[in-house]
This record gives sequence, structure tokens and C-alpha cells, in this order.
Amino acid sequence: MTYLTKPKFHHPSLPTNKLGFTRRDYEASNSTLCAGCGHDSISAAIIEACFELSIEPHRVAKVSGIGCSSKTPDYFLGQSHGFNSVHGRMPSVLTGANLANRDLIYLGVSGDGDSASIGFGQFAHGMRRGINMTYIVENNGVYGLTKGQFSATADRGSKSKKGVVNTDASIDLVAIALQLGATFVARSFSGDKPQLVSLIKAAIEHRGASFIDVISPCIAFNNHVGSTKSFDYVREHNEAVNALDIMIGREAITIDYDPGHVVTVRQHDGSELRLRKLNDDYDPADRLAAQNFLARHAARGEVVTGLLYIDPEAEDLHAHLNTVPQALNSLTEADLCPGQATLDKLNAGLR
Ligand SMILES: Cc1ncc(C[n+]2csc(CCOP(=O)(O)OP(=O)(O)O)c2C)c(N)n1
Ligand code: SF4
Ligand SMILES: [Mg+2]
Repeated sequence: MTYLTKPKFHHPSLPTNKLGFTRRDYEASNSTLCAGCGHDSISAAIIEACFELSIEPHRVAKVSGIGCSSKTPDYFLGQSHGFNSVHGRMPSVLTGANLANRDLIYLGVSGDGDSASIGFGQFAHGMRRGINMTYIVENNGVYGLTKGQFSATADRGSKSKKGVVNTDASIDLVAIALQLGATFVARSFSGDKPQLVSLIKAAIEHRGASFIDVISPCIAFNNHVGSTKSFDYVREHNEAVNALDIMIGREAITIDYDPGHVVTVRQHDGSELRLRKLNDDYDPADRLAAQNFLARHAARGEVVTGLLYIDPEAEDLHAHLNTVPQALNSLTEADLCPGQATLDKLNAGLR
């Protein structure tokens, strides 16, 4: 059986958010992934983030490709829009939907195979165009769904379950996203729910291309000694540069911080993010320094996590293209047809 619905019953005293919804209202079918798969923890973090942000489920559009990771939108936000596209083609489907209707919150869910192997070109163009979306890669270094072949994010020198050593150089999607102009770039770990929930909330609030690479161990094919995407490896080599304590501005600051310990990032739309520094030298507003920092730590086998880069002045694709604010399906003939006189003038200008 590939589809199991969850019972709707829940305890009457479950906490509710500002809309009166419980966490159960953000769930969907039961997961059919392997018990312990990192991807299920990411689904739980998405549910928590949307619950805490009090998002109306019908305002979210989930778009994915193919893979165990791309199956997960079936397991969260059951009341939202969803489109399970072709392997590696999620970004273009999401771009089209976003251009047609900017009012929805776009959540792109993909895998390392889906985004760094077959869909690498699509990933790159999604990042450089500044589509207003939260793009999550559930990165396990293998093609989990097709039984554990190395993907393009597998580190050179890491070992497969059968002991084969990967000889290809790896693609670091965070480094690529930084280079191509994504305006919110983060890395997290499926085993660190508080960090992941805060990053997802901040990414949803950011207007522009938000990318989160989440190391998400595949317990069936890539969780052994010699893998650099296993739970043990990531726990031992995780270096978090900052932590988002409270993130949505508009709310009063209720925690006292040591001066100099917190960076407040004021975004274009007036929202604010508050970052607690874990590494005093790390500046998340400096794209070049972030690239350098990442490369130096990657060479030492370290996994740098946290909010790695943010451009508070970011604008999205609609601002770049100067599109109309309404959803395209709400435009009438009067909006779309410029009239005979304008057409005649246009045609005359082309003669
Ligand atoms: C065009 C095409 N090529 C190949 C496949 C076979 N295929 C299905 S999922 C997959 C890899 C999925 O890996 P990833 O995106 O990392 O997801 P995971 O299962 O690891 O979460 C492949 C190669 C396919 N479905 N379609
Ligand atoms: S094969 Fe790997 S990625 Fe797929 S569900 Fe199982 S543990 Fe998760
Ligand atoms: Mg994978």
C-alpha cells in the first residue's frame, strides 16, 4: 500500500495557533519512507514551521520532482496545493506557477539527485532568477529511491555501503546557490529540528530565492562508516555559525542578549530576523566571505550549518520583470486587450 490516510481525531486540548489550527491540521498521509529516514524529520520541521507561522494551508503550493525526498509533500500540508513533477524539473514547474500567481507561498522540495544530478541546470536557473520560493534539498548523497547509487553531492573519497570509493568531485549546492545569486542561503541537518524549523520559517518570510540544503541521512543506503552524509558523521563535523532565536520582526524583542552577540537583519518588507552569533567572525551579509568560509571548512571535512547568507534588500522575479500584481487567471479581457488604437500604433512602429 503506498497511501495511508491519517485519522482526523485529535485530543481536544492540543495547542492551536493564531488561526485556531492544531499541528494535525498541517499533517497529511502517513509516511511510507523507511523508519528513521532523515526526510521524515524534514517533513516534521515543515509542519512545525507552517504551524508556528500560522499559515493558511490553502496559501501554500508544494512542488517536487522524483525521489524519496520528492515523495514527502504527500506527508505534510494535506490541505495545500501540490504538484509532483518529473525528475529534476521541479524548478521550471514552480517558476511557471509562481509567474501565474504570486499570491501563494511556494515550497520546492527536491533531492540531491533531483537537483544536483539530472536537475542541475534547472536548479541553477531557479537560483539566479530570484523566484520567490523556499527551495529545500533533502541531501543524502545518494539516489535513495533507486537503491543507493552515489549522487553528485557525494563527497570524493566517501564510501558506498558496499565499500566502493567515490572518485568524482562533489557538487556543493550551497556554494552554487551563493555563486548564482540566491538571496537566502542556509544549510541544516535533519537531526537538528530547532535549527531547521527556524531556518524554514525565515526562508518562507524572505522575499526572493531562498535555498536550504538539509543533510538528511538515508538510513537504508548511506548511514555507514565511510559515508560523509551519515548521522554520526554530520553530528561529529557540524559547525553551526549562528542560530535564529526569534525571527519574525513585527514582534517585540522579549529576550535580553549580550551586546554584540546578536545581529538584527532588517529586510526590505520591514520584517526582521534576529541571529545569535555562534561564530563571532561570521558575517551572513557578506556573500564572498561566505563562499570562502564554506570552501575552507569543506576542505577540512566540516559541515557548516546555519543561515550562511542573506541579502535583506532582495527583490524577486516579479520585481525584476515588472509584472502585474494580480494572478493571471483573474485578468479580464479588458485588462489583456490594449484596444485597436494601441495595436495599430504598435503595428505601425514595426513597419
Ligand atoms: C527521467 C528519469 N530518470 C531517472 C529516473 C529514476 N530515478 C527515480 S528517483 C531517482 C534519484 C532520486 O534521488 P534523489 O533526488 O537524491 O532522491 P532520494 O530518493 O535520495 O531522496 C532516479 C535516478 C526517473 N524517475 N526519471
Ligand atoms: S531509501 Fe533512504 S531516502 Fe529512501 S526512504 Fe529509505 S532511508 Fe529514506
Ligand atoms: Mg538523495
